[in-house]
Amino acid sequence: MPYEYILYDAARGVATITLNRPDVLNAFTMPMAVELQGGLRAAAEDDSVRAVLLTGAGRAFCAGQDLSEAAPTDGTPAPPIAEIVRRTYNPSVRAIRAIEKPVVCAVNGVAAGAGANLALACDVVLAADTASFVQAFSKIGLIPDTGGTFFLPRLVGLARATAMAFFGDKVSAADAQAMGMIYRVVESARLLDEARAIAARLATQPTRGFGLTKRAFNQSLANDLDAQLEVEAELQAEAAATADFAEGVRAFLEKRQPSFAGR
Ligand code: T3D
Repeated sequence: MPYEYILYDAARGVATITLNRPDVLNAFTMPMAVELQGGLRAAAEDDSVRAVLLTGAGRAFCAGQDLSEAAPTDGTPAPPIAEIVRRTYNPSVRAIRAIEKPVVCAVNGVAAGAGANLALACDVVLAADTASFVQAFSKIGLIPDTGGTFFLPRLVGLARATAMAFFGDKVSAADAQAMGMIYRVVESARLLDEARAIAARLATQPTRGFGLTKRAFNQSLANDLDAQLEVEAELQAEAAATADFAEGVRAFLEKRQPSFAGR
């Protein structure tokens, strides 16, 4: 599928999706979101893809909603914000959480509004030491969306999430790592190489097992302990039925490195 607002490249087990509207810091329009969702679908359906890498072109990761698309104009009806959220952001977050392959996010610069929360929905988030995260919504009178009210308090606690949402201040990548909001900060010049190496490494691992792990974590966000223990029993049975489990145990007993096929 030809893309206009993202770049999509699948090679050696990794699908790389690059948000590509650098002149406006990769701000989201609905067409870009539709393409992002298409890219994630392509990665999900391609069995040769075993990890996804999401990043942004140019100096920013993503500045959130393109405000020229959603701007209220005096005297005209309010823009259909609920529809924008339902069609732009909600399916994008759902697609990231639903794809049963690891999604690595390389936050290459500022991540603001929906851009910040899109990153937080990913599985492994790396950020350049020059990157920052801004819950910019309050600056324009909105509330955090794109899963922000779900992921942010779970990642950093309610007190910090509330302060970030109310103040809308820039949080540095170093502070984001220190408070557990992201996995790791990387020197800017090395970010893409490091993210590619991590995605490539994940692409050689037990993909089905990762998918089931992700499903279990997704469910844990809403379950109590008893329900979650049952989820683990059921999904462990699925993991144990994979060829990768058999290969992992065989390799251990034969004292060699496993060769996982992702099945
Ligand atoms: O539909 C709905 O509204 C509901 C959904 C909401 C979801 C959201 O994401 S709401 C939050 C929207 N995002 C923002 O409010 C962030 C706006 N941008 C900024 O605050 C700043 O640009 C940044 C902090 C991200 C970066 O600042 P800085 O100084 O590094 O860059 P800049 O000079 O402000 O921006 C560079 C260019 O990108 C500039 O264009 P120009 O002057 O070079 O022609 C700027 O207008 C453009 N740009 C940046 N962000 C957006 C944008 N254009 C459209 N929409 C943007 N969000």
